[in-house]
Amino acid sequence: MSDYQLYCFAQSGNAYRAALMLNLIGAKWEPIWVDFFAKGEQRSPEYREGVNEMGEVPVLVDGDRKLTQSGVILTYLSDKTGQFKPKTEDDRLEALRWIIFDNQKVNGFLGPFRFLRYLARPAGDPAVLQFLKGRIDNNLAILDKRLARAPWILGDYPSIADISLCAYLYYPAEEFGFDIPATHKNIGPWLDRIRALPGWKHPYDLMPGHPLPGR
Ligand SMILES: N[C@@H](CCC(=O)N[C@@H](CS)C(=O)NCC(=O)O)C(=O)O
Repeated sequence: MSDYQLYCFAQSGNAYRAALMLNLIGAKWEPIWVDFFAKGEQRSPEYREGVNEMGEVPVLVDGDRKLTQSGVILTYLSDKTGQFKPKTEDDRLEALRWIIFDNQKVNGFLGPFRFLRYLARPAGDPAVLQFLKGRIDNNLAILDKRLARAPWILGDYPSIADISLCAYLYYPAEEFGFDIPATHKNIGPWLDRIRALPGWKHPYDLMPGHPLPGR
């Protein structure tokens, strides 16, 4: 019997943040697969009414509690377990700062870019992809520079900020058309450090729905 259920699907880096956190804290959890691609299940009236009014994954179920937004889910799980929790008030605010920057500008652009380039049928407009790529390059450079000064976002220990920021960064380079770890000298080793944490799994091994039919 699992303690948590997570609405998710394998291709979602947003959901990966929550799935990875659950695995890293050693939680008993099970995925509830959302058929995003064939049915657009997350946009159905039933999903919006019964699961998440925002029409998104991830959604974490903990008994009677349902939480959405990966940043909220990460905060909740770290508060509840003490794991990957920022150690001081300054660190808590610093983690929140990076989680918001990540949601809006790092994986917030990478997710739509990969979706339009690799998953959408038909693929996105090249001008839109070009715009997004410019933003991605800029924001990954900011992350890379930050990681030059310490092994983790908060310095010498891993936290929910690291788990948030790696959301899309383990997906294969072919899906983006560029190799993020290979071209960012601090991001590559940081991803290796996260990969070495006990319980780490690749998104395609952690959440259901990979491979997509016909790919
Ligand atoms: N900021 C949200 C983003 C969630 C999000 O955008 N999820 C995508 C899947 S990767 C989604 O469900 N999109 C709904 C849709 O496009 O209809 C989070 O971090 O949880």
